[in-house]
Amino acid sequence: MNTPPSPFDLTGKIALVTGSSRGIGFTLAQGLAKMGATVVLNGRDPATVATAAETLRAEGARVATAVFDVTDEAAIASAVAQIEAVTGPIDILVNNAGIQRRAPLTEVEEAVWREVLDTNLTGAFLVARTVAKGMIARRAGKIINICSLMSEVGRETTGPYTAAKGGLRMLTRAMTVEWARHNLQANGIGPGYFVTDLTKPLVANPEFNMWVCGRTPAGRWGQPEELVGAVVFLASSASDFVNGQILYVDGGMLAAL
Ligand code: NAP
Ligand code: GCO
Repeated sequence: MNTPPSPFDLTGKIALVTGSSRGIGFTLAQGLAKMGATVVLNGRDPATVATAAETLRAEGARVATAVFDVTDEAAIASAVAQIEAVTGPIDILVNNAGIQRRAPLTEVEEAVWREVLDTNLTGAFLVARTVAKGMIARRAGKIINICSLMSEVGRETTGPYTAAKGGLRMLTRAMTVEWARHNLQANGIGPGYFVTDLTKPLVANPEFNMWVCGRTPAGRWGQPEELVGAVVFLASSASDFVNGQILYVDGGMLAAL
């Protein structure tokens, strides 16, 4: 029997991954590239983005770069226009850029609240609204919002982040109800606790490290590479009838009291 084409093949697709100069975003971009996509790396720091691009190119990946701040509406419009003019139409958007600022709610300054919400929620909206216009015109697109355990539950000192990630879960559904009719699939990935710069202080804290390992049924932290399967699935034709879903990759944490 002839081998049918893989539904997970991303050859010829162009994927913009925000916040992909390091951490989870870099690894997601690396995984999408390995499945054939041309990846567009993003971050605010040109040097870090350039280094990340060199690393992936050395692995044989097709890579473009777009340095912009996801909170800057004008920069987003300019960057997306440049990407689509030079590299081609964006088929896959991974809204990954995000920050964490930990403090008790009563001690959170308004500026910090706004910084977290602007980056983690409004940024995803601004980039998706810009990219979706072309996807709607082409009647095809994949939007993947990187949510969190905090899209479902809270943890002390993560108030702004939890509010933003909860909002991102519902923004994913708002995208679904308006854009699915245009053959856009909007979904989310909810990582558990993964070892990156964002969680470095937590990993270094023996008590927190013990708590994560005890609270996670798998008994350990996740590694960013363990998110690649989920992003490839949601970026590919294998998920063409999946919409508005958040796929949690958390070692079972949300399944357990
Ligand atoms: P990270 O290691 O700190 O990486 C964050 C990335 O986002 C960097 O590339 C950073 O580059 C970029 N970024 C930050 N602010 C930006 C902005 N305004 N515009 C454009 N790029 C920006 O964090 P991570 O752990 O990989 O987290 C990535 C995503 O996963 C976030 O949405 C986070 O909430 C989510 N997440 C992480 C975990 C975890 O355990 N690590 C779990 C659940 C969800 P520059 O700073 O150079 O711009
Ligand atoms: C924290 C962490 C979490 C993780 C992740 C969990 O302070 O508890 O930063 O928020 O980053 O979002 O899914």
